[in-house]
Amino acid sequence: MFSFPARTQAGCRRSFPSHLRHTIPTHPLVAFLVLILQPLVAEPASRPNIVVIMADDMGYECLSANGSESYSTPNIDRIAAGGMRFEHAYSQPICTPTRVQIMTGIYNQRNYVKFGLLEPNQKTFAHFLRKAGYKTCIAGKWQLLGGIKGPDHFGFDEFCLWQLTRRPSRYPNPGLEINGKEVDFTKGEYGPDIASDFLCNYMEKQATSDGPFLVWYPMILPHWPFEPTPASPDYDPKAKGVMKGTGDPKYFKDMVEYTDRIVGKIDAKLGELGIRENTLLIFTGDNGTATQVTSRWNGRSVQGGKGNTTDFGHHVPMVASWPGTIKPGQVTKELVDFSDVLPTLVETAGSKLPDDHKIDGRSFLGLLTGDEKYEPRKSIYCWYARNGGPTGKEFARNQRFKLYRTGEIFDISKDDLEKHNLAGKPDAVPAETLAMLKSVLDEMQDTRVMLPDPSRKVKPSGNEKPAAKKKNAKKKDASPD
Ligand SMILES: [Ca+2]
Repeated sequence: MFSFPARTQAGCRRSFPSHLRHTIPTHPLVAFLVLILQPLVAEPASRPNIVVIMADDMGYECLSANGSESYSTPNIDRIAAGGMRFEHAYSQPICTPTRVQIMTGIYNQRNYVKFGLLEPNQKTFAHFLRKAGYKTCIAGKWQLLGGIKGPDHFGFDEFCLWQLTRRPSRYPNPGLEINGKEVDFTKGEYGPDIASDFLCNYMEKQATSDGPFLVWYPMILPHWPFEPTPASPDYDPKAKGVMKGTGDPKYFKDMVEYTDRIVGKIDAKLGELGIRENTLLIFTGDNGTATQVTSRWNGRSVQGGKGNTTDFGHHVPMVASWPGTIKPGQVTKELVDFSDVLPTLVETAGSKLPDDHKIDGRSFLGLLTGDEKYEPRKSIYCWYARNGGPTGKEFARNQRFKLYRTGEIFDISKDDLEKHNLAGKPDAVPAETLAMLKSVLDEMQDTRVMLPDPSRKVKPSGNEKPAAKKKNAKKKDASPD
């Protein structure tokens, strides 16, 4: 475990508009004038608030708008109908690789170290939006190390998180970290209720103050342990929370539907505050559904594929709503991957990345707003290794075909479980498509960067023998979160 040093002059940082921070004058009179003129240089009201909600382990097949026959998600469906629903949005196959990619806009082979860690030198969308004058908040699940200072280090002003400094119950009677303090709940509270209420209170506070806000809500739901929700008949307010095992998924339906209820609560709160039309709301999922779960979807039974590179591992729901800006009733077949979220948020905020900050993603704001100049992606790329290391599973794909580094190629439109390798069958794959996907892989060849792991103890130089591996080390590292 490592932690970050406390930030200095936090109060000063909050007192100045972010775009003036690097130009705060030293002469007392000039500094005074800057302070009194501050309202005149406030951020334009047209810059929207941004709320990004990401469910945990809720694959594409879980949304009724996407064809789910097992779950009912009326709130997310309604939000989708009021804006844009994506049929081809792709995450990474599991939690931390996705979090690193969505928060940094960079493909995993360039900055992924290991499971449960966001490398401390990385810049997140919260950094860039904070710099652009946004207030920033995170609630939900952390799992990125960094200690109690981690959220601030990665750009968040306020937080209400599970698994920041410890790993207690996440559902009934949870243990959370809230704005710098560990808080243990004991009166039957439900973790996802606390996190979402925190966000609603935060949005209410910000709605009456100057400047737009960013809310990043990597939800706790509907990840295992599969436990009753407060809407389940057998919710036990005295339960301590399940800590071991993956559990029977019999409550997964309740958990998905509670996820939908919470998304509806956030959406309703924005409406109640009168800021819905000035808020871009995105809902998505971090990876496929847990493998213990089988769902009915578009007339067939499908097993969750979390951790796999098939569609059931990384094809996720995504909807975006911004009334008055995104036309309602749109369903897009354009490709989006999670490296695209950061540049989209930065452009939405009216800001730009520094020229020397290279990312892999590209903004899809133009897709959302119907900009004629928007150029759709022809492909997306994935480098995936759950536990890091020098090599990962790699592929490039478009909506239909997926080409792996191994040369295997599949027609996902007919074969989403990837059972029929089409390599060497020239009639099965258009030559142009094969060449395009191959060029993406060629471009990414040997681009792995092995960043040091800051959580490893630094050993003194010399001829010491490496520490013997603990017997249960591998098992411990294989946390299914
Ligand atoms: Ca997950």
